[in-house]
Amino acid sequence: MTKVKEWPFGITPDNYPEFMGRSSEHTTRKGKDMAGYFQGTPEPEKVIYEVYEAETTGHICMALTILKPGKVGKEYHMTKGHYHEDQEAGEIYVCLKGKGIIIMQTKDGLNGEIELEPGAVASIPPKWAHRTVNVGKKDFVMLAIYPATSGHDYGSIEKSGFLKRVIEEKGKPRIF
Ligand code: M6P
Ligand code: ZN
Repeated sequence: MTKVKEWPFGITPDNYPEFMGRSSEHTTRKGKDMAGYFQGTPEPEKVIYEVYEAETTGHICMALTILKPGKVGKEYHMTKGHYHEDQEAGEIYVCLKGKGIIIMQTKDGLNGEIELEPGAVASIPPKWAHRTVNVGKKDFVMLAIYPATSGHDYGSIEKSGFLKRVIEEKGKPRIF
């Protein structure tokens, strides 16, 4: 990742666009970028989520994810999800806006989930793959904090997916 000039700052649910403006990497994932991830087929040009990343503070990266509300069929919008290339690297998520669920799993078949609402913080241990799902009706905005050396390993999720999916049933999220 390209280094940006470090600067002291605070991030709140209101001022996060400032971080978007100063980040060094911006990724937009549209339906066409997520072929095979959902059970259904997303509309190719529909934006599912955006990620703004920066190595902000000596060897620590921050990423702001804005997950748009919506579903593909019954399945809520979600991130691709990944393991870390560095198997010792964990991650912290802080929810700024909206309603989400992180689903997690290990290669040994353990799985778990954490619900996120504004102010909630989640700890993702090393070796646990993580994916975020927007189960609300508005943008889900969260900040991720992780070692700059973590790396993203998408391979096994791309191939085999997650053990669990999050769908809407009778107007509510169901994990199955
Ligand atoms: C969080 C962090 C980032 C990640 C982003 C989107 O902000 O975990 O490292 O890139 O979510 O998730 P993914 O890379 O799985 O699409
Ligand atoms: Zn991660």
